[in-house]
Amino acid sequence: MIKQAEFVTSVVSVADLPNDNFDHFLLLGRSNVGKSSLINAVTNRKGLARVSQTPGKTITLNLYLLNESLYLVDAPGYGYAKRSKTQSLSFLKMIKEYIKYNGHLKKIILLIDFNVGPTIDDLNLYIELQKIDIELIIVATKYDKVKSSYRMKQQKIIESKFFDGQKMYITSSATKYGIEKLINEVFMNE
Ligand SMILES: Nc1nc2c(ncn2[C@@H]2O[C@H](COP(=O)(O)OP(=O)(O)OP(=O)(O)O)[C@@H](O)[C@H]2O)c(=O)[nH]1
Ligand SMILES: [Mg+2]
Repeated sequence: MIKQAEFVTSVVSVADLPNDNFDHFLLLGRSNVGKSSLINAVTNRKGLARVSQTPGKTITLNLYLLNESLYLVDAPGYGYAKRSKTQSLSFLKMIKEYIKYNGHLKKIILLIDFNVGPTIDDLNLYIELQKIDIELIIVATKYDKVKSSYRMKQQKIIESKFFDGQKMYITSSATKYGIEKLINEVFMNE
């Protein structure tokens, strides 16, 4: 269980990260996939991370300290059409640097929309992330949006897009489906 959660800081470069030894868990995914909502669901705090109907809400790396032992890191999403190319590239550069130079990065959590399935961008990033030596976990969001009669089929289709043995968790921040399991197996399993 997450007993305690607090927003600590927003950074745009590795140099500004807090000078402590807590592990970092980075959330990546398309804009609007539900990264910020997942932070609120995991911490059981509705307004902790800013959520919006309009994509592009998160524009910095936002660090949330959980149980005074680990950081959940919210990042800007990709694939937001209205964002300028220059800004998209600068976000990408910021995230790449964070991955490369943050020695405390423990796991990367790639979010995909259960209703939409992995997009080309999601799969390209998935392949790119295979090259680095950090555990990669898939979290499928918005499970509530798929009709219950279609969920099994959709799960099979999604699983078939990733490598065999890929760890995947299915969640809904709206109904809290799968959230407790995610906490226990991914964040608290140390
Ligand atoms: N039905 C449903 N809607 C969700 C769920 N999770 C997120 N949403 C909605 O999806 C929209 C985007 O959610 P955010 O959490 O802001 O998405 P994000 O990935 O942080 O987006 P960026 O900050 O733009 O990268 C909001 O309208 C949320 O309410 C879910 O599990 N179920
Ligand atoms: Mg966000």
